[in-house]
Parts: sequence; C-alpha cells; structure tokens
Amino acid sequence: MLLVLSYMLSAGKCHDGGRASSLGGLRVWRLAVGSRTIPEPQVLSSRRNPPVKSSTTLARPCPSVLACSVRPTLTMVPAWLWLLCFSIPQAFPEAQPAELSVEVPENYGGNFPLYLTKLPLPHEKPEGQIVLSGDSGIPAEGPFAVDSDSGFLVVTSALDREEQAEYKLQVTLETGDGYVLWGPQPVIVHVKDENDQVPQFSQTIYRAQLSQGTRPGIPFLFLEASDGDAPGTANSDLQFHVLSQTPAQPSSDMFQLEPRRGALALSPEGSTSLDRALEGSYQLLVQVKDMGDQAIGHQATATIEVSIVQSTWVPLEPIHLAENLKVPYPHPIAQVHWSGGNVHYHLESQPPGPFDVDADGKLYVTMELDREAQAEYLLQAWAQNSHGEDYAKPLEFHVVVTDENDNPPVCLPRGSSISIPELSAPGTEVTQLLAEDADAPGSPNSHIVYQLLTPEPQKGAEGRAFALDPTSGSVTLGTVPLQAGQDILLQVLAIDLAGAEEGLSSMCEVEITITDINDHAPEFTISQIEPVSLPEDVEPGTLVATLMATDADLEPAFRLMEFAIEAGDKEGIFGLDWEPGSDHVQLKLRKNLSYEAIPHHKVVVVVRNVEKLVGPGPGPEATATVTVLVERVMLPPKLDQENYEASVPISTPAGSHLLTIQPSDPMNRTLRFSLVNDSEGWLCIKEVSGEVHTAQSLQGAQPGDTYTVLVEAQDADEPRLSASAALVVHFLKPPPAPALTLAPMPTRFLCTPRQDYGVVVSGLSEDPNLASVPGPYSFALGPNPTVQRDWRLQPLNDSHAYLILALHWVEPGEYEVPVVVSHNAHTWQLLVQVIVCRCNVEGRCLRKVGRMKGMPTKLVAVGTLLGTLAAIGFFLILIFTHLALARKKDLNQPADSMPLKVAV
Ligand SMILES: *[C@@H]1O[C@H](CO)[C@@H](O)[C@H](O)[C@H]1NC(C)=O
Ligand SMILES: *[C@@H]1O[C@H](CO)[C@@H](O)[C@H](O)[C@H]1NC(C)=O
Ligand SMILES: CC(=O)N[C@H]1CO[C@H](CO)[C@@H](O)[C@@H]1O
Repeated sequence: MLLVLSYMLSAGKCHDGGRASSLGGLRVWRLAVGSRTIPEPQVLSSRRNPPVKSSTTLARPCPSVLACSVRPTLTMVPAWLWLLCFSIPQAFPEAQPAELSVEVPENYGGNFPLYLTKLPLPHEKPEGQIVLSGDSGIPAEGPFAVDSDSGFLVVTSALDREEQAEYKLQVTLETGDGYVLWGPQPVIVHVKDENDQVPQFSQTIYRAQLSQGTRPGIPFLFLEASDGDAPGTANSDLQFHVLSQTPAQPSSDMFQLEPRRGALALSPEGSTSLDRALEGSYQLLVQVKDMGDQAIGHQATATIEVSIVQSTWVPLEPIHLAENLKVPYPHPIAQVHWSGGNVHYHLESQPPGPFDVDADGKLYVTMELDREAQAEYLLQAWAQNSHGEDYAKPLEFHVVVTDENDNPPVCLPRGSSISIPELSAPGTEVTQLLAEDADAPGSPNSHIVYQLLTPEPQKGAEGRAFALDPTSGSVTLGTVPLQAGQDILLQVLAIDLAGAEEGLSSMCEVEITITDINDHAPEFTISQIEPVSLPEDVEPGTLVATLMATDADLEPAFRLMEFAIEAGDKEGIFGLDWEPGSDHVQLKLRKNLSYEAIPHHKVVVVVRNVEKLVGPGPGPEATATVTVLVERVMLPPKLDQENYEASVPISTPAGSHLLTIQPSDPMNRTLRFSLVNDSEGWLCIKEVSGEVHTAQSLQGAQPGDTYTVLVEAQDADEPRLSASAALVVHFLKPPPAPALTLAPMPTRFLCTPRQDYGVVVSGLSEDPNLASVPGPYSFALGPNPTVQRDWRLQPLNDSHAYLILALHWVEPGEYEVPVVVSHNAHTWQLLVQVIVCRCNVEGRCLRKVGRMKGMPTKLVAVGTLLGTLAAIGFFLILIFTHLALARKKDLNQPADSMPLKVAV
C-alpha cells in the first residue's frame, strides 16, 4: 500500500481533460470510451465483431472534483473513491467502449472484492446471464468476477505483476442456452508494478584477470544483475557502485565501474600505477541498487577478485611463409596471447589477406599464398573485450611470402616486325628482347638468360646471321649477310634460374624483315646487240632495237630505271622510248640515215636507277652497244629523156655523131652505155660518154623510115641497176652533097712547129635551104685515123670552128682535111685546104702568102735558091741563135696549153 501511495505522489497533476498522462500509473484515471451505435441483437449474435461505423475517442475522465483535486497524500485512498471513480463511465451507457482498460495495483492490501469498473451493460437489462471469460472465450483467468447486481468487474484477491502483468477478459450477456445478447466487451486489466523485487547479481563472486598494459577505461569485466520488477521503470533501474577495494594500494581508486553498464575498467590512475602494483589480486566489493539515482531502493552486493597478470602482448617477429604451400588449411602460423581475461581476438590484414585468428589467439593462414599477387602483409592483432573495445594497441607484424619459382619468364609482346636494311654491318643492333619474370626480383627465380634457337647456323657457314647477348637479350647482326626480302622468325628461349636445367622458360619470337636497299644497279641482259642492218631509206620512227634490263633489287622503287644514249649519236639520229616503270627501252630512228654521211653507228645506251644507288657504281653491264649498219640504197640510173630521137640523112658517113645519151642528174656514178638490139649494126655508142655515132654507112636505110634501138645504161658498180630508153632514128633524104664540096675554102697557112693559131672553118653553107635554118653547127674530123691523129677541131662559135694541128710537128706540105659539118640533121663534108710550112722567127710561114699561090717553076726556084744562098749564109748564125731561143721557150711552155690566137 505504501508503494501505491508513492505512485500517487509521483503522479503529478491531472491535466485538464485527462487526455494523456506520461505516467503509466495514472492510467487509472483514464478511460477510453468509444462511442458507437449499438447494433441489433441479431446482428450481434451473427457477427461478434461488427464494423465500427464511426468512432471518436472521447476521454471520459473522472470528474475533476474527484480526480484532479485529489492532492496526493500518504493517507490511504478509501475504497469508495476507487469505486466512484471507476463507476463514472456508467453515466454514459449509450457510449459503449470498444475496450475497457483497467489498472490494478500489485499486492493490493485492502479489502476484497475490489471493484474495478462498471461494465457498460445495456440499460434495459434483458433476461440473461453475465459471463466473464478470458480472451477469445477461454475460461477466465485470475481472480476476476462480475457483480451481476451492480454490473461491476471485481478482483477477488491480490495480484502479482511478476507472476502475470496483464489479463485479457471479455464480458458477455448470454441467455441460458448460450445465445449472446450483448457483448462481447473486452476488458484489459493491467497489474501496476510495485518495487517488490530485489536486484540480484548474476554471480556472488566475479573473477577477472587484468593484464598489465590494459588501457584505462576499457572494461574488462561486465557485471550483470537482474531485477524482477517491471522493465523500464525505476523499480528495475539498476546502478552499480564499487563499495570498497582491497588492497587500496598503490591507489584506492584503481578501478572504475560504470554505474549503468556495470563495466569494470582500470581507472586512469590505476593504469599509471598498475605496473608498479605487485602481481597479485585486488578484491572489490560492489553493489547493485534499483530505483536509479534515488537514495531509496533495494540493493545487493557481490565480490570481484581481480588478479593482475603480466602482459604477454609482445610484438612478433616477421613470419615467413612459402607461397603455394601445400598443407591442410587453415594452417597455423603464429599465436598471440592477451593475458587478461574476457578477451576476444580480432585480426586485420593490410592488404586484406587470407588470415584468421581463433578464440585462443592462434593465427592461421586459410589458403595458399601467391607471392606474385602479394608479397607481404601487415597483420594487426587486436585484443578486445566483449564489446569490441581494444585493451591495448594492436600487435603488428609482417607476413613475408617467400618466393618459389612458379613463374616462367614472359616475353613482352612485340607489335610489328622489325625491319633491318640489307647489307647492314655486323653488330648492328636489331632489337632488345625483354622477358619478365614475376618471381622475386633479384632472386635466381627471376634471373633470366636468353638462348637463340632459330635461325640455326647454316651448315658449313661460319658464324650466324644473328648474335644474341644471353644476359641482356640484345640481338645484333652476325657475320652471315642477309638478303633483302627475307622474313626471319627469331626464336629466343628465355630461361630463368640463370638458364639452369630446371629453370622455367618461354619462347620469345621476333619477326625480322630484311628490307631492300638500292644496292643493285640495273643491267642490260645483253650488252652487245648483234649488228642491226638498216636500209638508208627507212623512215624515222622505225624501231632499231629493244633493250631489256634487269635490276636485282626487290623494292619496286629501286627497280625503276631510266635510259639515255651515252655516246655514238652526236647527230641525234636515234632516240629512246620507254614507258615509265618498264624494264625495256626501244631504240628508234629519229632522223634519216645516210650511208654517205655515216655508214655505221655505234650507239651506246646506258641504264640507270631513278633512285639513288647505294654502294659501288654501275658495272659495264649498265651500258649496251647497238651497232647499226647503214645499207646503201642504189637507185637505178635515170636518163635525161625517156625517148631519144635523131634525124639522119641516109648519106651520113660512118662515125657521124648523132646525139649523146646523158643521165638526168649528174650523179657520182659511172654509167656504161650499150645498145641492146642494134640488129642492123648501123649505130654505135661510146660506153662511157654515151655519144651515139653511126657505125657505118647507112646502107639499106630508106628515107622516111625510122629505126628504133634500145639504149641501156648500166651502173658501173652495180650492173643490175640499169635504165633503158628507146632511140628513134629518123632517116632523111641525103642532102645535095655536090654543092657542099664545091664550096671553096680560102687556103690557109699553118707553120710547124705548132703555133698558137688555127684555121677558121665556117659551117655556113651557101645552100639557102640550109643556111636559113637557125641552130648550131657541129664539126667533126673525118674518120681517117691519120687525120684524126694530126688534126683537131676547136669550136669557135655556133657557126665556126678552128682547125689546128694536133701534133707538135707535122710534115710541111699541102693537106686537105675532111671536116663533117652537122646542122639540123643535115650533115655534109667540107674539105679544108691547109698548107703547113716551116715557121720563121716570127712564127709565120717563111713563104710569102702571094708566092704560095700556084706551083713555082724550076728556074724561079733555082734562081731564088742561088740568090738567097748568100743571104742564108748571112742569116745562118742569126737564125741559129733565134732557134736556140725558141727551143728554150718551147721547153718552158708546152704547146698544148698555149692559148690560141686568131690567125691573121
Ligand atoms: C628523209 O627522207 C625522206 C625520203 O627518203 C625525205 O622525203 C625527207 O625529206 C628526208 N628528211 C630529211 C630531214 O632529210
Ligand atoms: C628493139 O627493141 C625495141 C623494143 O623492144 C623495138 O621497138 C625495136 O623495134 C627493136 N629494134 C630492132 C631493130 O629490132
Ligand atoms: C655568129 C658569129 O659570131 N659568127 C662569126 C664567127 O667567127 C667568124 C670568124 O671570126 C666571123 O666571121 C663570124 O661573123
């Protein structure tokens, strides 16, 4: 009862309206009354939980005069007051509450039955029986009953909250046969707690080990105590306190105890002095008390024995663990130990690794380690209390993963192939191989040695194409030269363990392409072309020869060639034609050939690379010589007329000149003339000069006839080249020959030895038929050989000629020289009378011209001879002298070349 009153005291005031109260104890005053329409009985019977159409919570507090004005006193509350207070809801019977909630103090010390609340039974109580049952119709529990007269719910004995804190009841009004007339009305009865339970420690004696080095404030022991009173109330609000510490050395406050949590820890003071404390134990008397900070309440005590132990929390040496260790896992590797009690170990790995710690502090590795993934771990081991608080700083130690040769060398991938120009010098760096080994650097496991596998040294060849430095992996060119265009796969074995037999290895491959350089000059396939014969008359543009060239280089750009004429064509007669990029060139004629100018050519063609040549210059094969022989082209001779015609009187004597056959143009060639079918033999032709004469007298020829012969002209050098023309001879009537012979010619004198004058012969005839015809006269000596030997005719003008001595000396005498005159197809003969006499000193005849006329008589001759004998003797010496002078003059100047003077 005392406790109930104390609740009243703490209840504070009742708010206006009593709507809410923070204290559970005042629920007494609060009644939740739900207003709802009362359903029809039938409906109630059929549906025990009808839907609430509308509900408003209307707090119906006790009248303020009763409830709110009650000053809490320590006097007992009379039972009627309870009763009155609980009966209030009956004033509003029509507002039947949904659920009635009633609070009953625990351990009630008053009279029983204690009226709890008036049930909201209907006003007009139908015949029926009030039935009280537990929730959901099970038989009512606890000491509850309904006073059927007053309609109050009563409790018949004291209640114990620790036994049962809440009762759920329901009230119905039923007929005898169980038909429900009203209800069910649920009622909840809360038993209000009273501080009737004493707190209890979980143990009477606690034992704890405290390691030296524990940080202050870190609880190493958690006290536990329980209180049976309602949780969350002051009745069960427990607090812990240290009552005493034995021994009180070196400090009386070595420990601190958190009042609420009951966590025992070293105080800061205790922490500093703990090391000085002897190893031993402390005894603590501790108390637990309910009612929180209030002085009142129940309490209990217990003893704690704290034994101080030496710290075993010492750093660990680094742990070496082999990678790929084949052992069952988890595999213990070390142990940590926190000597204090109540310890939980916690392990962290940096970086996170497969490590674990068990409750005993044993450290494990839970799976195989891989040094290449992580070579070292930093482990931190923590000693913690049950709340995860650290007793001390973590222990740090390293786990070093020791290496195993579990990684072969790996060649670094290489992008494209390497290009090396051909003819590079031995020792030229080709590439640098680089293999990496993931095993521990600096250890034999990652000591890589290179070994060249391919290309293998060629049989019989000295040295190799490539040299490899086994340590550095540097590849250089060897002594064996490489050829352009070769694609070489370099295979190099990279072996770890410094190349030991058990070392791991892998193949590094490098593709090497030998690129071309322009080290080959183009060459002609044939450098001496067989002589080419070309006729002189081939047209410019004619192909003379096609020259092929080759280039041993591979690169198309290095095979490009150009051609030129180097020598043998100063005149530009030849030219070269080639397509760009082609390997053959055409030597063509650009101008006319000429046998006379150059009978043969020696053309030197040179071929060169377009690109610059590397290395030695072009050899002799870079030139080709073309010999061109010019063939002479002989045209057949051509005569100046296609047909020749001549008119001849049939009386023409033999040896008369008819005409001269001549070539059309004066060529540098000799022709041989002949007559093809002179069947009559009338004519003859001079082989060289082409003069046509009558060969004999034209016996048988008739005037008016024509006689045709073919004249052939043959080349003297090339007899097959010839020309022919027809010579048509027209025969004429013979001229009146007597008239001509009668024509007297004045006698002339010529002195011998020959002087530089002659006798004028006139062709003019007195025959008017002949004289009137214009045209030149031609003169010829008669065919007599003596005449032809002694005399010569020299043309003077168209109508006259000179007759001169052919020989230097002609016997003096009287001569009759036949001269054949031709004029306009008329030919006649003159007999020229010439007297040859000895020359006097003046180059004249000695005889007087007048005396020469007629034959001298003997007397005159004898007289003359005698008369002149003296004169001869007188002039003898004089003449002799003159003759000597004249001889001398003759020797100095040949008579043939002397110019002729017209004779007086
Ligand atoms: C070359 O000869 C042809 C005939 O053979 C001739 O017509 C041409 O004029 C000549 N050309 C030269 C430049 O002499
Ligand atoms: C000579 O030959 C030519 C051409 O064949 C012919 O016209 C002519 O009559 C011939 N002359 C003689 C004398 O046979
Ligand atoms: C045509 C002509 O000039 N005729 C002459 C040729 O020579 C002789 C002799 O001198 C002259 O008498 C002609 O007149």
